[in-house]
Amino acid sequence: MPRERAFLVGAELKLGNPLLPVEDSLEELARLAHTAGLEVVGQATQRFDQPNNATYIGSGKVEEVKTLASELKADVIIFDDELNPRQQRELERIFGEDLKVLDRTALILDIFALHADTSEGKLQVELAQLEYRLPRLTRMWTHLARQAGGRAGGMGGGVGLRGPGETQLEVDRREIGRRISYLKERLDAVRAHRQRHRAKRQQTELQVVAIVGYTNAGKSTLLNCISDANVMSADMLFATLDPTTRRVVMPGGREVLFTDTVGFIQKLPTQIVAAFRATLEEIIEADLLLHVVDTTHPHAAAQIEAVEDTLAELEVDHLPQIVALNKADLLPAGYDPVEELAIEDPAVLVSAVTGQGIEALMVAIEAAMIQYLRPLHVFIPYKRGDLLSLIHERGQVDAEEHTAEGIRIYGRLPHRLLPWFDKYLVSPER
Ligand SMILES: Nc1nc2c(ncn2[C@@H]2O[C@H](COP(=O)(O)OP(=O)(O)OP(=O)(O)O)[C@@H](O)[C@H]2O)c(=O)[nH]1
Ligand SMILES: [Mg+2]
Repeated sequence: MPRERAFLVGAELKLGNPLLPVEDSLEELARLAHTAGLEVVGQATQRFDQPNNATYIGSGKVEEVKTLASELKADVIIFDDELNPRQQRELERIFGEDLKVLDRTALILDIFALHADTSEGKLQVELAQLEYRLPRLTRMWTHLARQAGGRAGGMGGGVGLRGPGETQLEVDRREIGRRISYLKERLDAVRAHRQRHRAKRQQTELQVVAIVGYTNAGKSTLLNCISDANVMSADMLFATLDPTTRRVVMPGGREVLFTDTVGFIQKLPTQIVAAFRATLEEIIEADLLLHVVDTTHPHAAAQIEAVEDTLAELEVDHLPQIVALNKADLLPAGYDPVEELAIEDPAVLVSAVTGQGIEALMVAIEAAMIQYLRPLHVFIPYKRGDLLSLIHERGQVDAEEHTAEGIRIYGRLPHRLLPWFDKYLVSPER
């Protein structure tokens, strides 16, 4: 099948303060399009005070784009910002039957559909796609479905239409509604199963580090480098959709779980990140965030900001953070990313490919984990040797005092272990 040809459209708000200038945002959109298997044949931008209610860009610009796209034999027009259902419908009407209209969100969902490989991942993508499409349902979907020969499921609809089977899109909204309820039920079942797994994992009481960062920063490569994870890493956007967790022995001997997560990107609606609940739960329940940055990227600073914004929206920005300034092997000598990027959190320069700095990163993570342990003052009878070893293995003993009945300990522990010691807490006045 020849690659579909895409024409990109970006807009610049005069008053807005975007993370990236419009040209750079379009360059990123082109990478997304490329990842989705499209060939980019042209682009246009417009500067305005406010998006047009009906067509997002102004009507003159719409005509200009239509002419250009037809000259360049484009099959798809992709808008760099999310179109609301009304704009989507109106643009489809103007561009006619032979030009698909997509926006950044639909494109990202399409890539997700290509890359999801666990059953939960697939269910999540299909649900997110249907919920996104439901209010935007127009003749476009049915039209293309007919073109695809009414094939059930599969990838026949081309970019933006992959994932859910076309036949499901031919049917009316009510039936899509039914499919959505069904998917939600299936997801609930899969999630209940995962919850049981997680509960089991929590019995091991290991601390968890969630690896977060912009897409393509090197998160999966880093996890592979510090463990035997064998996670797919690739030079494409959104290679990872499902969390992978590995146990890693830290330099001080402490065992910690590291979990790889879906990458972030600017202009990614938070609902979409939220749809990837498996990944999110890993982030929310983490003890520490390892923020991986591609320091060689020309817009590393904007990427860091986009990640910080997403973490804030997900309400996990209170978690302690360590920054891994990755791809150090490609940096020119003398470039200091800590200064250039104005990094405030503790940061280590690393290369997940050559292994440079990884040992120092592990030491920094372990030190941070100890720093964030909760202080504890307990008196433990000798017969509770199990609790004594738990403190030594998982926590930190700052001082201990042996008496005839047991040991008084001033130390620190991960918060999830505290309940075990409730009975032996020494009250402040004692
Ligand atoms: N030179 C160099 N390349 C790296 C380094 N770390 C990662 N890469 C490359 O960067 C690309 C992206 O790496 P991934 O590990 O897939 O990135 P990711 O953050 O998991 O990306 P998503 O899962 O798509 O969000 C791959 O081509 C890696 O080989 C590094 O330290 N140095
Ligand atoms: Mg990855």
